[in-house]
Amino acid sequence: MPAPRTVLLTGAAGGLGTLMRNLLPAFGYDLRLFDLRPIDGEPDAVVADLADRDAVREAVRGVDAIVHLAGISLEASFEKILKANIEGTYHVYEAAREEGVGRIVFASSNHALGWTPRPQGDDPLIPVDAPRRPDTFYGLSKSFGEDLAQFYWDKHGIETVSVRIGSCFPEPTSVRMLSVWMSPADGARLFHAALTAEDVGHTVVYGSSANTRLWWDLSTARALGYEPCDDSEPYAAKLIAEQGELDPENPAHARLGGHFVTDPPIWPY
Ligand code: NAI
Ligand code: 15L
Repeated sequence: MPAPRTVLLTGAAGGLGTLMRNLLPAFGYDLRLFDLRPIDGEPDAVVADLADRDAVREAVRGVDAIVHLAGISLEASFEKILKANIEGTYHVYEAAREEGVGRIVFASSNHALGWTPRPQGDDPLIPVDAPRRPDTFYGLSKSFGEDLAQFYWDKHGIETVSVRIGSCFPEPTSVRMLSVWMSPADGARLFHAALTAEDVGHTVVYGSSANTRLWWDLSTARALGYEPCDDSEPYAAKLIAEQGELDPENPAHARLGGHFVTDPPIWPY
């Protein structure tokens, strides 16, 4: 596959989309932006709903690859998740098939396995082939997205890297995040690796920095050429002083998904 140059970035108005639209061009990409919401200073961005199949198909036309971030990024009612994350992601894959786009980077989430107990003590890192155990309807939609990616590879030859993102924010803001944080710069490195690695078929990777307190195995991400440069450890002393160490007796501290495991499942959206 020739290295992609023109990349559709869905969810470009969101938190991660904003970080990536600032960081990815340095790797040589021309980004086409897509979101429900307009983006200040980006008059060429496509403002459309993933529910609009024609708009999605038109947005996909002529791009070399897609970074699919758009969707509901927290828990919500099943009906909302169904429309934005499940049907919306299906529309992206159908558009890719119809328009001959061969590579998608899918923003999966740690919440596809959020119910999995987090490693404690000398427990091994969580492997990429650990059974999926979603913690929310949101996590279920990410699990569906990974299956959709596998299906479109097996049946239609569209390659995907499903990135089970931990927490990609400018800084870690909780003790849990010390384990799952992905710095924005490492996020851009990982998306670049996912866009350019050869012969990925459908590859699932965890998305985080090289954190001292890492919970999962980054080997499939490294096999794509990803070399994380950051570690959350410099933030540890302050966060632990403020919040205390994770308490294994607290359900929100005992599983990968943190507060997604215990919060009321329907947040206002
Ligand atoms: P966000 O909520 O800030 O951004 C999502 C964007 O998608 C928003 O700009 C929203 O307008 C857009 N969107 C929602 N529904 C849409 C629809 N029907 N049609 C078109 N656009 C729509 O979320 P964030 O943090 O930027 O996350 C981006 C993606 O990465 C999401 O898929 C999220 O599930 C995933 N992810 C993010 C993590 C993180 O740490 N930021 C962690 C794990 C996964
Ligand atoms: C996610 O999947 C969410 O989209 C993001 O907002 C964070 O909550 C992240 O997971 C996390 O687990 O910290």
